[in-house]
Amino acid sequence: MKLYITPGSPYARVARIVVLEKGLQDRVEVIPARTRATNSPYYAVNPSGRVPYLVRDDGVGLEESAVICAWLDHCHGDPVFDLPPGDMAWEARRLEALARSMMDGLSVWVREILRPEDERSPGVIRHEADRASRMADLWDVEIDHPWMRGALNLAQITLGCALGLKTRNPDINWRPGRTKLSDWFDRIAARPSFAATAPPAGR
Ligand SMILES: N[C@@H](CCC(=O)N[C@@H](CS)C(=O)NCC(=O)O)C(=O)O
Repeated sequence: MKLYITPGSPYARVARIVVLEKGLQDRVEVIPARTRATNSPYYAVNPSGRVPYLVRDDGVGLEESAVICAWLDHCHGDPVFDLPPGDMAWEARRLEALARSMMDGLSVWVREILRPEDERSPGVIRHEADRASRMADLWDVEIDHPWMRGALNLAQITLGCALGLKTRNPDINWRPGRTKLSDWFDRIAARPSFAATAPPAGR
């Protein structure tokens, strides 16, 4: 299989972490793609131009990190990232959606500061900074949920990759005053799969 990524994409990082956690390194070739560039050769592989994108062994391509992760989880060995049974499944979905919501907002902020300075929107940046602050407050409470403290799952991976976007944009300052979230992040960031996929620093 071929997994197209960019080193800075948090969505692609979630898929890369699942590759490592599932021990699929020998079956998945990770290929850097050129995104957001006119006439990139990558558009011939994936017309949407987005990453992550998984081309399966049968040649079929998959978009969306959640779909790709589910495929990777099921393509080899017992699945380990399926939803838990009973009511906890709704908690797992709720927390994964909350983590993705934070990732979506932080990604918009990172994208904005990667534009040339005279093309950045102060309004968008302010909006995303405010959203990130509210979400970090919420996560500093939710992080005590049993689903965030047990065996590794997609809510944890998604939140870890969202918070890790601080490396890309130093203005993302979710740590001060959020001790529990900081301690949680330090533990997950130390996992080999997280360390091996850390995004490049800076603007
Ligand atoms: N919902 C998608 C989001 C993917 C996404 O937004 N990827 C960004 C990189 S972080 C991208 O490929 N951007 C390139 C573009 O929009 O042309 C997922 O979960 O996979």
